[in-house]
Amino acid sequence: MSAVVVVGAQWGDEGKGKVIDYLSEQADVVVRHQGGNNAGHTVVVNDQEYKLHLVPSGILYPNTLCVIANGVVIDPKVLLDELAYLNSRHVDTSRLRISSKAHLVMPYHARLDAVNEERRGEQKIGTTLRGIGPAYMDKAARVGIRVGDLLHPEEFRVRLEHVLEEKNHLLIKAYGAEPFSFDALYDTFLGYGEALKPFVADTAILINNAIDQGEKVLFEGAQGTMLDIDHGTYPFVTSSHPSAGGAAIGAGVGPTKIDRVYGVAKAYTTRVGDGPFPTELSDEVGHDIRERGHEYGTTTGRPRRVGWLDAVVLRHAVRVNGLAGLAVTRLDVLDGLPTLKIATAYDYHGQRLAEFPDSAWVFRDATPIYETLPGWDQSIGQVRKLSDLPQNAQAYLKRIEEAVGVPVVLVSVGRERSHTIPLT
Ligand code: 2SA
Ligand code: MG
Repeated sequence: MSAVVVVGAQWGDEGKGKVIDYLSEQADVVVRHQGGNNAGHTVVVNDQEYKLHLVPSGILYPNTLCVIANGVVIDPKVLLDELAYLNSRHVDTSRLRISSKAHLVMPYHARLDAVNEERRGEQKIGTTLRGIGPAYMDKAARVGIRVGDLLHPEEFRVRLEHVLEEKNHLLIKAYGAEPFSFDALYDTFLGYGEALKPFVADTAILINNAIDQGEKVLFEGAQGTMLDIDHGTYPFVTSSHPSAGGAAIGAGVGPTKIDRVYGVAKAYTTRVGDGPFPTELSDEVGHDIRERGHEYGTTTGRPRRVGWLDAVVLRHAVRVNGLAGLAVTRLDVLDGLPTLKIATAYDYHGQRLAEFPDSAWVFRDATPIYETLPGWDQSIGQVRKLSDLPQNAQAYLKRIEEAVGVPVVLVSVGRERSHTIPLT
């Protein structure tokens, strides 16, 4: 490994945090490059559970440099709280660096996220309400405020005055919502700037230097390919690029410097938020998997929608990310199910679709064509070698490899770091 990107191959919550934590052991630098505190990683080390939203999970290793790069949107209060939480648990956070170019999630973004969702009514996206979409909107509209602005009080004043006037106008006139006081925001955010100052750096230089010196750099994707604003199930997506190309832009690294991309997929599928999900299970089996897998969002606690593995979605992920292999997580959650299904194509009004359709409406109305495989009775949480897995579990993984077209490079069978079967 020299520069490796790890992305979610489904709708987020694939267990990237665990896979990244596992790979972080060999990494010199771990980088977050998109998304914000709409992400949530749960990492379990020696029975201790850590929930992280903004800080890369590499922080749990003593020597890893952790970077929040330019493509991330940062809610500074959430970040400072997370640092305090890590410090209270004796995790050293001095190895964190934050890009001065990263945009800030401001309190008006969260309020706008809420009023926008309300206005969408039936068409709501089911966002995490963290202000992520409105923050990226301001970035694209060129009225965003960046981390580096906080270190220049006069520049910050001008930018905040300009943008707040517009936001307050919108909040009052269009939504009848509460406006924000300039003075309170200005003072609070200057305070955040002071607190974050020691961490702020030109992170693109740090990352490029690390790669040039042969250090191992791991890019930690948040959310998943199907939530990518271009390649996901638009409009039911997030506002960033969780697919692999997002790492190049989001960290300031040329695509030629990235050696390899791995995808992470659950052994089944989950989705939080609204939008189409062909293999969704609304029956007892879905309920059972949700409870056994504790399928509730790390960030919002929302119950996740659960369904069978969708190989059509995974082939799409292989394509748009250039995946070299797949890490399959939560295989143990399927223990004891008599039969398992994998969607290998869709039926759309009698027509067989072999690949992910490029029309949102076709995807919405597609029904999966399934293959059924036998399950296994044993509990596999203690297994550490592929050959020790029940034959049917091995066959399930083999079928995934064939249907998706890339090798399975790692299997996770439990929450702990050690509950991992490396295959390469
Ligand atoms: P947003 O808030 O604008 O990014 O929401 C847009 C859509 O993206 C989905 N989304 C996510 N889906 C899965 N996991 C996410 N992160 C949290 C986690 C989720 C949670 O890692 O556990 O705790 O609820 C995540 N973030 C955004 C979201 O559901 C919308 O469909
Ligand atoms: Mg998550």
